[in-house]
Amino acid sequence: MADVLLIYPKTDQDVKNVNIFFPITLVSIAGSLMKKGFSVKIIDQRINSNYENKIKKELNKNPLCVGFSVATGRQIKHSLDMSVLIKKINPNLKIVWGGVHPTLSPIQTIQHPFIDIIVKGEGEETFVELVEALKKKKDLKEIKGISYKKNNKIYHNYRRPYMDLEKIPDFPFHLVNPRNYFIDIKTSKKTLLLFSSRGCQNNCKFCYNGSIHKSTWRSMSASKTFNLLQRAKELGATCVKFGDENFFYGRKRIQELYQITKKEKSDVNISTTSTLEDLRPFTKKFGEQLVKTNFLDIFIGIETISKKLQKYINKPINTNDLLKLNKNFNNLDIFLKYSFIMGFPNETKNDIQESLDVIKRLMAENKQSAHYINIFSPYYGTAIFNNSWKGYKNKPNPKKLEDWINYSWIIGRNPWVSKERMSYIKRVIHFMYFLNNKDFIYTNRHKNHLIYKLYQEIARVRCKMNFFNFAPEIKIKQFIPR
Ligand code: B12
Ligand code: SF4
Repeated sequence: MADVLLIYPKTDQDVKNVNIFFPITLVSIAGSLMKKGFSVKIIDQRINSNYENKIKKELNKNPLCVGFSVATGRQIKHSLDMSVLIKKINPNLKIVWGGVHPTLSPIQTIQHPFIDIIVKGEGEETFVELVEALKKKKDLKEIKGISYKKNNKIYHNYRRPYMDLEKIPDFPFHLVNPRNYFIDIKTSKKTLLLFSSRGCQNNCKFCYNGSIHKSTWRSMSASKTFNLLQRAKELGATCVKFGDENFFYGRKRIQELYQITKKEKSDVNISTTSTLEDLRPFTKKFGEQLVKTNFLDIFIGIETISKKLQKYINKPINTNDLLKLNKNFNNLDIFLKYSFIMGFPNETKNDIQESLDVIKRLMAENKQSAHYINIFSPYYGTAIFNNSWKGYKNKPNPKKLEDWINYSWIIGRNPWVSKERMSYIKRVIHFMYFLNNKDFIYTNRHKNHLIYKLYQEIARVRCKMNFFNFAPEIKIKQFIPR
């Protein structure tokens, strides 16, 4: 019998070995519960097609509650479907929702009739206290970090202070089959998602970090981080993707990780993220040290080169630093992945061009680099959300939980970008992609085809000449079977 049933909902974009990442969120919470003696069952809808029967079977064992991990979008739909199913079978069983969505939108979430309790922010400590209280049938009013219903009234308790990540117990990897979650990132076929820090010291206005982590950063020690790498290796992984917001803040930890890796002769690769600033001094020597620590790739958010837009999003980037890093890391066995955003309010063609010029230099000056251009899509709960919509009609205004299900983060509905400009940006993204030195994410089976190679050359010439007009093939491409 499991005391607690945890469900990881589908996202409807799930592809095995591509984006079905290890459910570290639930595994981490489960570890804390198990340390206190509770038994836990995890059902992952992305992996178990027979999840409905599995859930029903677990309900027969009378758990204390059922928890869902929910991000904005389709996970809301699948969590609601299952919450309704569970309540039909056992109306008294407590349904608990945690994750980014309930944290950013607690009032609407707890108002839903099938949700009894939500956990806001980190779950490890809050959920343990909650489950203990449910077991002893205690009042929930003292539990920090939750909102709950009692006698048809809603109560919002105080937020819980951020936890010390060093106190997180060993992850109970055996609750799921880690091999189901290996991601093929081309350079390393068996990559497992874990985390070693939370938050980021910066406060970029488009990022959820300011709302969730209040621009703070905390991490596990270097030795705890190293132990995770070793544990991943025992499980058959060759690489760990740390999904941290900013792995590199706190240089001491990076130095210590380097020393331990050298001493223990570890060979587990690391794929992770950094801000540009945290890779200072940008030297080759530093890069070589990172290679010896087995860093495989680093994702760096640049977003825009335009000073005006950098100010708008509160993310200053020093172009000279960027170019220095890029050049000095050339020929090192480490990939740099730069992220850019286009489609901001008040963005001019010149602003876009500034970014394009720098992207072209980056790609030319470092053969181990790639860039990603995303279309600006302000997230609800971020500082920039209301700002962007000021003066425009039809601002997304979801009034209830269900309204968030189809709230698309992917296709930006940006009234501040004209139709022509949006079409231009999409063509830019299409052609600039061919400048990438490595196609990291998906294996492109057309890649060695003569037509592909020819088209790639044409695309590269177009980028060189900034000729992004007239591209009927983008429309035709939709009809080509993959
Ligand atoms: C890896 C990742 C992915 C992976 C998959 C994640 C997975 N495991 O399946 C992929 C690539 C599929 C992905 C996709 C997307 N992602 Co994503 N992703 C992440 C990332 C980098 C790490 C997630 C993680 O594991 N965190 C570590 C865990 C421990 O933290 P946590 O999830 O917050 O959980 C804690 C609490 O929230 C709480 N909690 C969570 N669940 C529960 C459940 C219960 C019962 C309880 C009690 C508590 C609780 O306790 C946990 C431990 O303290 C985060 C950024 C980040 N660093 O968190 C973005 C992030 C979650 N993703 C984001 C976005 C926008 C997306 C996409 C929409 C991107 C896109 N344009 O397609 C899609 C949507 C997917 C969906 N859910 O529908 C946003 C979320 C914004 C939002 N409002 O939901 C984030 C925050 C990134 C960002 N800065 O913008 N993502
Ligand atoms: S540097 Fe990155 S993680 Fe940090 S606040 Fe800015 S966008 Fe968010």
